[in-house]
Amino acid sequence: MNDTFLRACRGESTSFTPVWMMRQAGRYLPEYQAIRKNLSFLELCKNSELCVEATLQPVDILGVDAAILFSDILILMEQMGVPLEFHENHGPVFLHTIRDSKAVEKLRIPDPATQMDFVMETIRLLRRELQVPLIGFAGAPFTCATYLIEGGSSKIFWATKKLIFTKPGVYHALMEKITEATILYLKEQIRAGAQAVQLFDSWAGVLGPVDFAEYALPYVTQIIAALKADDFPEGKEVPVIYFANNGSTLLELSVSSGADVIGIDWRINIADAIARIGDCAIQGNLDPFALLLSKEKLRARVGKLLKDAAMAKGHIFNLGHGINQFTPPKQAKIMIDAVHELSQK
Ligand code: 1CP
Repeated sequence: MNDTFLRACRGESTSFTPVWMMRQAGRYLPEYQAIRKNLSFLELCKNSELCVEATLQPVDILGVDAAILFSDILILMEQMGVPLEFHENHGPVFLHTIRDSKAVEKLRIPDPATQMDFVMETIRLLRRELQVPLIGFAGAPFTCATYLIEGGSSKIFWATKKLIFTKPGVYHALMEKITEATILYLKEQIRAGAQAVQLFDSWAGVLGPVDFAEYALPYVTQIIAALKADDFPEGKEVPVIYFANNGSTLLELSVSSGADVIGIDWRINIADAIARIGDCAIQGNLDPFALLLSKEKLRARVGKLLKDAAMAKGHIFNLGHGINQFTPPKQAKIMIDAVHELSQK
């Protein structure tokens, strides 16, 4: 068992720097496209055997040091009772928006053990196969809320900010419900066998620090505290990674969430981030588009990043956001091999 990833999350010494990639299972891999050819994305997310296959692909093909459950942050929102569609080349669409108290009241808190057993079954099956740790995940409440309020993706988050600033009571009621559902969901993932969990706050960076502290962070903190209050099924604490995309102005606040690992995007030098996060481990932060560099330049970048991260309490090498769907897989392999070679102690 290669447990280097978990050791780095806990700030323990490792013989090399572990590496995985956000969105490592997905469209840039022809093997993923072959699975997806025969069914829709949502059908795939509910088919445990195929989710296992998609999760294993980057582990087998690229040699990453952690697997991340194949699913999507929006599945939980769908199970809360809002019909979801994925339109080809357009992204997710929620058929109702959640913008008033009536809509919030209608949202259900799913029992993940029964209603989302397809996710738990994927986790159980994966744990029998994997030789690297398995990461479970959920969207952070603010990011989940934006999708429900906007009815899908957004560029300026008009409806979300309008709700925050004109009907804060409705906004907070929505956040409380998402938080409660997320706590149950992540606890169940851990019970099923997830060995670390990541909270994806993809849109946190659209909030300034004062609003982040009031409207997003308290719910992340609440989730982490609830996870830490439980006994852990395998006797070892399950590390929590918090990734706030575009969050370099939010680093100190992010640390106060209680996360074990702070994920950073590529917009900040990792050495500067390490100086600011104190006792946490760090995850990141190569620009996903730097994967297009020539082999020589890419290896040099990786070497520089590893050096810049030398003072970290623990470093998990990753991209600064998800791998782009048009990236040639062989470029990802160059990066992963370079991390392993150049970080050997
Ligand atoms: O095959 C397809 O057409 C679907 C493409 C796809 C895939 C492969 C989507 C649609 N989601 C996923 C998988 C996924 N999503 C994973 C799997 C595990 C892995 O990382 O390998 C994870 C962790 C996610 C998380 C996710 N979904 C996030 C957070 C991370 C991030 O990228 O910021 C977000 C925001 C989503 C929403 C989502 N899912 C898919 C789309 C197109 C979107 C919308 C993104 C947007 O609003 O711009």
